[in-house]
Amino acid sequence: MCNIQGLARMFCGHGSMPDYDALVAERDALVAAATPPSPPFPDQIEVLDASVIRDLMESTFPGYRDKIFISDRQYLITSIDQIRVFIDWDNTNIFKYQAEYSDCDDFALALAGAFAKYPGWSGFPVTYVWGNYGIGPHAFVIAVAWPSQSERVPTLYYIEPQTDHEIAQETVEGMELMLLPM
Ligand SMILES: [Ca+2]
Ligand SMILES: [Ca+2]
Repeated sequence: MCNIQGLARMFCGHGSMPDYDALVAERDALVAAATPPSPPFPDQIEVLDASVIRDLMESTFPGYRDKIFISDRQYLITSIDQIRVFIDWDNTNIFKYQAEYSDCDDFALALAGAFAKYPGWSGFPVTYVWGNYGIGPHAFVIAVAWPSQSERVPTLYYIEPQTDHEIAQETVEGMELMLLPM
């Protein structure tokens, strides 16, 4: 276990001990200042085992088993309308496109990264993938969610992070997929 207190002990050596509680409070204040409040966290959630995601991706994309990588053993799941609340709130889509320096990979990283950054929201299976429409590689966002609170069937959704629009399943199935992490 590596924590701030342990690190400080390692590097500070002798002399007066720093006020760790003050350091932690200062760090927490910096994190809070850099992290504006996110939308209310959905209260209708369940735990989702990683095997469900793997099975879903393998059955949706047969032939791409070697492109699939699942990071965690378990995730949270809620309905897509709740995932959309966060996507609508997040401002990734309003930034200006610039070839290479602020293009598809950067937008996809930013939106998936926003989920990863916010406490609670980081537990949902949302990340970015690479595919090729035939006109070159394209990065976009993938999520697993329920169609609704009453229809709790884990389902794949695809989001274009430059517009927040949904990408159709058929469009993704028509791609050559290059990388499928979750
Ligand atoms: Ca948005
Ligand atoms: Ca780029």
